[in-house]
Amino acid sequence: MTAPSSTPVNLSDPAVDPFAVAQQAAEVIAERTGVERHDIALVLGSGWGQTADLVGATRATVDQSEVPGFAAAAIEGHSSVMRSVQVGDSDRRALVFGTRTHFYEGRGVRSVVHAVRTAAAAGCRAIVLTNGCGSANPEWGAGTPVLISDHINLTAHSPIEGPNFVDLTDLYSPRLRGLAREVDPRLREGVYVQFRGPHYETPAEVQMARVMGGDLVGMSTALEAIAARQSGMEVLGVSLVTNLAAGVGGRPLAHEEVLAAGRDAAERCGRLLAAVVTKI
Ligand code: 8IG
Repeated sequence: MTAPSSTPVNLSDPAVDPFAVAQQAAEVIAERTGVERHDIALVLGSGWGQTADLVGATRATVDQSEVPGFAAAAIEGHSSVMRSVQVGDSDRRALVFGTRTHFYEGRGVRSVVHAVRTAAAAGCRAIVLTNGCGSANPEWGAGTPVLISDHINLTAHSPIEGPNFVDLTDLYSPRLRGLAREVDPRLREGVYVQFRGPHYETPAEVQMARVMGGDLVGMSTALEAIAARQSGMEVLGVSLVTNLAAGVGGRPLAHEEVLAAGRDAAERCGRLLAAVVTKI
């Protein structure tokens, strides 16, 4: 049966239980993809769009606008489709989100982490969160993939509601990072700092991030990682540096160089993700 487009759910309504909506979303995904459970989830950030094809064959696509709790993509050119991808030639399935809701969109934290909670409800035990970001470290230029070892959440928000004091030690799974480094031993590890955005940082804010112990600056991932931990999933975070953060390079970035670095890195990033997903 083809259900009509779901009635929009207002996740921000305090009377709405976001986990119940995630459960409904998972049921729609199971129905549309024909598989009862997915095993691993991937969220593809800027620069990571093409990588899903290297993970395996897409067996089904589901328009996010037809899944409870999801809104259409806010950013022009971002795909608002989720895919069910066969992992290599195994019988495991990856649930791949081609876009994410950012905190700066103002739809509330529940919307930001809805894909993560849906993935957990769909059966995923691990999630790979990818992003494009700025680098506060001058030695990590555009095109460098970096494993997230930890984060600093500067949004002043949490996806967790009520007195649930979730432990975030080892939030970014040492086991999964180890698997990624087996695939690519040159991989660097760094601390990701989530700013609210949508403006980029001032040079002073980038310096602050460095002094705090940060290496990468961006506008996503930390809130999603916290929600993933709350739901009991193992988390792997991988950033692709697409630019040196404000004030780090000493000269304005040539947009062409950034694009070229991104293209060069796409291949390496795709192979990395595909190999890691196979090992998880
Ligand atoms: I792509 O330099 C990308 N996303 N906050 N700063 C922040 N987010 C980003 C940046 C950056 N580059």
